Amino acid sequence: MKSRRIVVAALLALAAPSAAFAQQQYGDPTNFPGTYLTQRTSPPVPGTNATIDVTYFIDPGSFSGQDANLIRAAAAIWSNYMLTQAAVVLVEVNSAAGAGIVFTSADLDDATFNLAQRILTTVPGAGTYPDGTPWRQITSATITIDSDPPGAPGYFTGNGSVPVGRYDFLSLIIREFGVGLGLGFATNADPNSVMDGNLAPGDQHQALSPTDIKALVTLYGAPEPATWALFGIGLTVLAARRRRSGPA
Ligand SMILES: [Ca+2]
Ligand SMILES: [Ca+2]
Repeated sequence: MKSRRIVVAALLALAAPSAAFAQQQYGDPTNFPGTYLTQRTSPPVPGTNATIDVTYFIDPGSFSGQDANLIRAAAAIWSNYMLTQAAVVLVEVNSAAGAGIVFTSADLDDATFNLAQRILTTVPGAGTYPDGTPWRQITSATITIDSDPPGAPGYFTGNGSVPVGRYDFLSLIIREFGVGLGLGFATNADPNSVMDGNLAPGDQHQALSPTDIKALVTLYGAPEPATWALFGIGLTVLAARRRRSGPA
């Protein structure tokens, strides 16, 4: 009897992290449990997803030129995956009005915020995802970066490994783009996720993990394969025409 109980407990312990992990990779489980958050205006439909632009704005009064370039670098890291795997790209715009994601900064309360505060405006979406999940469209995400993070001397904004005791600015911005796109935070079940809800000094996550990509594809769908298929057909037609119009 005793040994059977131990076996049951072990199974539950194994099952719990992956279930919690799947839940937290999408949306906002605290405010909208069981709901996906996305900047799409309609749920993705397999095989038919045109790539959408999610715009972002960098408040020039909040960031140095170097910091702004790191924000652009973070967008480029997301976009590298988006081009091939998810039907969404990040595009910088010059005005906060109408931007999907706005980056600004202020000195946040260190006890309340882990380096960033987000204000997401969402509206209920029409229809559901292929798996039946309801969704909310993010109409704007204003992300305030803590200008004075806890401890000295603040953020690491250089290249290479983050030094002990410093917060990695690039990792932080990559995570915040994820929030603006609708991803939730990963649990400890995925230590390589960029969606680290507790970014500590020395933490560095500069490449999307497979589960990050899976979450992105769930929210935005895979890119339309027709684009590449048509490109291929175009090349074939061109080659055939060349052959036909060749020397007679
Ligand atoms: Ca602060
Ligand atoms: Ca962490």
